[in-house]
This record gives sequence, C-alpha cells and structure tokens, in this order.
Amino acid sequence: MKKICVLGLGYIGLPTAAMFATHGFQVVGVDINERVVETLNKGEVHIHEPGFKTLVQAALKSGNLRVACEPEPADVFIIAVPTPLRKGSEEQRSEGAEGNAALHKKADLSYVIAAAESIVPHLRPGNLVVLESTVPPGTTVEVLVPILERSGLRVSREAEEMRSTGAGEQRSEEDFSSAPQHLCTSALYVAHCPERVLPGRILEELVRNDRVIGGVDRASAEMAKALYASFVEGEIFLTYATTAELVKLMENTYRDVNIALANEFALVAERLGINVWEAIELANRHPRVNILKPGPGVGGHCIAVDPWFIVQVAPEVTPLIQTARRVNDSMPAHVVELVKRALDEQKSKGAEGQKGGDENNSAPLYPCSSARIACLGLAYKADVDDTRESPAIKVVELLRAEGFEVRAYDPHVPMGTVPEQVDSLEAALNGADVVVILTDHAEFRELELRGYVVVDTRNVINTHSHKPSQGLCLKLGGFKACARF
Ligand code: SAJ
Repeated sequence: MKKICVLGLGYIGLPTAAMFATHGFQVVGVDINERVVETLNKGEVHIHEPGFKTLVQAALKSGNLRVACEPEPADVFIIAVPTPLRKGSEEQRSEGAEGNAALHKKADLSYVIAAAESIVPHLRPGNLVVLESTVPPGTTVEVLVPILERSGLRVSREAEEMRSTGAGEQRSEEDFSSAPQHLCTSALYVAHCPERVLPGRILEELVRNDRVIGGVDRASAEMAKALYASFVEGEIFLTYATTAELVKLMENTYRDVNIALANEFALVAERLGINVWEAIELANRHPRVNILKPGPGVGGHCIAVDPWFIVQVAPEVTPLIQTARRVNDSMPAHVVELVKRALDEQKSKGAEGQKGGDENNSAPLYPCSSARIACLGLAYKADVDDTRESPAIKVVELLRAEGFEVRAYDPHVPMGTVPEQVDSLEAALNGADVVVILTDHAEFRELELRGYVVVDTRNVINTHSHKPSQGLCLKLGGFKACARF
C-alpha cells in the first residue's frame, strides 16, 4: 500500500488526506498546529463543511488516516498549506514602464518553504512531491525544486532542461506529452496540482471537478495523475508546472474581474437611478454574456488574493487585474456611504413634516454617534463560517471607525470574531436605525424586515412582494428604483 504524507490539514489538505485514506492509501496528515491535531485525534473536525466530519471520521476509523505534528517518510508528499498575502509589506511599490509607481501585494511563501524544508530529511529516491497550494507562477520550479534538491536527490534531466531553457513556458500540451523521459531510479518527481473546489461544496467538487496537473517533467505529471485518478472522477489534464500555476490563478482572476465589472455597473446604475440586478439579469439573457453579481466586495482566501500573484510576476502588463482588485476592495466603503444615505433619507423623511426645520444646516442629518447599525452576516459568502478577507468584517470596521454603534450577527461565525458580535438576530435588530445585509445566508433570505431601514448589499429583500409601508430599503446597485418597501 502506498504511503502519503499530507502537509497542512486545512480546507484542502484535510479532505484530500481523508479522500486518499478512504481510497486505499495509508495517509499521515501533518499540521504544525497542535490544537488541530488534538481536535482530529478526538474525532472532532475543526472545519465546518458539509460531509467533512463523516468522511474524516470514516478515514480515521479505518486506520488508514493518522494525524501528527511532524512529517515522516512516505512515497508521496502533498503540500497543502496557506499562501496568504505578505503581512506588513502588504502594499509594495513597483516602478511601471513609465515610471509610475504602482501599488501591489505579494505572496507570503513562508508556509510552503517551511513545509518543503520539513520533508527534505525524509525524501527517498522515487518520491513524488505534489504542491497543491496556490502560488505565483514559477514557484514550483524556482522555489520548491531547489529546496527539495537539498536532499541530494535530483529532478530528471528533462526537468532541468525545461527549467534552464525556460522551455516549459512555451510548451504546448502536445510538446509536453511527447517530451523525452530520461528517468533514473534516484529521480525526484515534482508536480503542481492546484485545488479547484468551492467552499461549501468541497467534497462534491473534489471528486467531480476536472483537474489540471503540471509536472516539472512528463514522468512527474503522469505519476501525479495516477495518484489523483484514484478518487477524481473528472478529467485530468497534464501540462507543465508553471502553466498549471497560471491556470489556477487565471480562473480566480477571471471571476474577480467579472465581479469588479458587476460592481462598477452597480455604481453606474445607482447614478442613473435604475436597478442593476434587473439590468444584469436582462443582459445575461444574451447567449454569450454572464455577468456575475455585485456585492459588498470580494472575500475568501482565493479570489481576493490570487490575482495579486499574477500581478507580482508581471506588474507592468496587468493594469486591468490591478484595477479590478481595487474596485472590489473599494466596495465596503461604498456600503458605508449607502448606510449614511439611508440614515439621511430616513431623517429627511421624518423632518419633511416639521415646520421651521433648519434649512441652512449643512451638517449630516444623522449624527453617527447616535445611530445604531445592525450588520447581518460576517462570513465572506453565503452559508459558510469563513471570515477570511470578508468584506462584511471590513464594513463593520469602517462603521466602527466612523463612530456608529454596531451590532453584528452571523449564525455561522463563532462569537468573538468582532467585538460588536451579538448571538441572536433579535439582539442585532433591537433598536437598529439601519439594518445592513452583508451576507446572503439562507437564514437572511426570508427575513421579515418591514418597518426597518435596510441596506441590502446582496439583493435578498424582495421589494416587489412587499407593499409600501414605513420601511425603507436601499439596494446596492438599485438606489432609487427600490427606495421604498
Ligand atoms: N462574489 C460576488 N459576486 C458573485 C460571486 C461571488 O461578489 O457573483 C463574492 C462572494 O460573495 C465572495 C467572493 O466573491 O465574497 C468569492 O466567492 P466565490 O464563491 O466566487 O469563490 P470562493 O473564493 O469561495 O472559491 C473560489 C472558486 N473559484 C472559482 O469559482 C473560479 C473555487 O472554485 C476555487 O477553488 C477557490 O476560489 C480557491 O480555492 O481558489
């Protein structure tokens, strides 16, 4: 039985380890976080995702999955550790072609490097090392392979030729598959096999999605394909490692740019006083148009991060990608503007009937310090507990900085995530001057909020089915059209 050592037991490493363990492999899952290892050893799971607990418990019970804090010798090593943006130096300057300073963010590869270094003493001839973590193009060949070769083992001559000539970058799949195989028994096999699963549907997509596997040489790609074919039901496509790295980043960048376009359309629609949600629905009736949804911004550990990994390797030629990131990052501030507009609108509505109102007073109609805002949703998207890069958290922080009294509620997110968090919907809504819907959790989709002043950033309030009443609903991207409900 082949032995696999999986490094990193997070959203990707844990289900991957469990999947291999339930498909006949002997797996040791390694995490540097002792609490994660303790939790798993107790049969508990630290990640909330449909089906996770059952799968992991089955894998542990079968005896094929063990968890540990240190790696150990194996036939295959799979690295599935985080690659966040660098802290501290988040905004880094680079000089563009015309000398314009561009600001961009860079990948923190320290976890990948540490994981790779930790397996060096255990590497044996014939081992396969797979990098699953999302990384800037070139990382497998230029960062991972040199670390692994400290073991004294070498990748094949073919891989060395491809690396030294840069031939890999120009290779089509056809060239790649006809590449010669100069393999000797002491070879080290290395591949990049990026994950593509959607949080909320991880287990299903792990099995069903097509996979792209990039080898540093043909033999590495083939070895990785044989391994993943044990549970992947989708098609598996082979290519060069750097191509696979770029493919993964292109997928998420495509989505980020599309969402940025939707967000820009939302701002345009607000100026025009039309409803962008209706406009997008109609535009998407065109057979070749698929505009995604606007919202409070883009969160999660992937889409808000990965486009920067492309920018990092080619800042001068990626103005579109950089602009899309900034458009999406600017949305939380826009949500705060909508909250202020909602307060002003409500206040002026109240003031309309009052004779002798102070017409010369240009101060905001509603002083922030006295307004209480209920924020519904902290997770980055519907029906998950994940708050990484969540635009909802940014909105809470911005509202706090403006001096509003904030109460945040999210049925999926553990208490204490933000200081303003309350543990019930009632506590959040009680006395709220404005209710902001930031995440479209199932629990919020059927909410009865009539009578409240609502800012709906996710289009969950059906304004058509509500009769006019005292309430007010401002929709992101539909400012005037959905003004009252
Ligand atoms: N969002 C919008 N409008 C939309 C769709 C999404 O504002 O129309 C926002 C969401 O609210 C969320 C963010 O974008 O804040 C990202 O959500 P998502 O569901 O689009 O994607 P992720 O980050 O959960 O997962 C993505 C997926 N990539 C693609 O669909 C191309 C997933 O398949 C990847 O495996 C994952 O990134 C990853 O790990 O890279």
